[in-house]
Amino acid sequence: MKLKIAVQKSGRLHDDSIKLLKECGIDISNGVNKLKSEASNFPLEVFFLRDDDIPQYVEDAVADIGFVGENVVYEKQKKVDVVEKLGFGRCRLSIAVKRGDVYDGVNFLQGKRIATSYPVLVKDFLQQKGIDAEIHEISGSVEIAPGIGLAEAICDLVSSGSTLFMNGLKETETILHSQAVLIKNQQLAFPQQEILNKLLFRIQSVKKAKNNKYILLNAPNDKLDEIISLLPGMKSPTVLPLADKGWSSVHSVLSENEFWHIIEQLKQAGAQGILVVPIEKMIV
Ligand code: PRT
Ligand code: ZN
Repeated sequence: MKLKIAVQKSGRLHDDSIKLLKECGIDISNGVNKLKSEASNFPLEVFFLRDDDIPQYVEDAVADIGFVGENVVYEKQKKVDVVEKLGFGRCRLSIAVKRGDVYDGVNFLQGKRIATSYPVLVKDFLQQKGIDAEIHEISGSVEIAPGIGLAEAICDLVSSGSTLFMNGLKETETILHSQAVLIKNQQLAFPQQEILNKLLFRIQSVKKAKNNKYILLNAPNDKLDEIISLLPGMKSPTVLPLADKGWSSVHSVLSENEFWHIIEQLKQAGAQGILVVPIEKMIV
């Protein structure tokens, strides 16, 4: 019995999807022109598809699960469950107008034409804001629409903002923050659900490890209590005596969010020789 997963065949999500599976200890032979592949060491069959088709394949149970952007999941409105955020493929779906335009809020869009590949999400947004505008659905190169007189505004994905900038546009509203997610079929059978649980456990361990750092430092014994009180750790920090009497080595785990703040406090409290090491997997 195998779990069937759909991943993007080529494009922005492909490499990170395969990398995540690899970090989960799953090896996939990845032929460029292949439609299908099997993991050699996990009950997983991989289908390589266009990202836009993945929600439909998962709804139809051609694939049990898929890795795809939230933007695609919410635009396609297929009957699938979003199970886990994957932390890559981050972008935002934003409205943009010509840089020279005076944009004084969403009312600017009243009666205007908006070019987009995301008509469903844009319609929802306009409805929520009580704006009546015309949506022009186009499938690519949305950013050129204002320049050629097709629309006064666009709604497209943005990551660095350089595409908007190069086309003389400015971002004015963000309607969705997106990242890649794991979706699943809503009627997943038991054996597949069990394999999915194993995969999820691995994905969560990889994600936790990425969000945390292992830290080792030397502390004078008379400052140990203060230094330990600054460290959260998984249970409590490990403290080992150093050969140099009066000093100890302290080991702990810090999350990325609080990292710099705590490092500063540790230095002030007298910690020395602070080493920070990436964690490969974190099982808690
Ligand atoms: O062939 P297939 O249909 O599978 O691929 P695709 O061409 O439709 O999609 P692809 O590979 O471009 O993107 C796949 C997914 O990556 C998207 O659905 C998003 O979830 C995610 N993603 C993250 C992005 C971006 N960042 C992104 N910047 N998708 C597209 N872009 C484009 C955007 O449309 C615009 O043209 O990049 C340009 C803007 O980038 P910046 O950096 O200039 O702002
Ligand atoms: Zn696509």
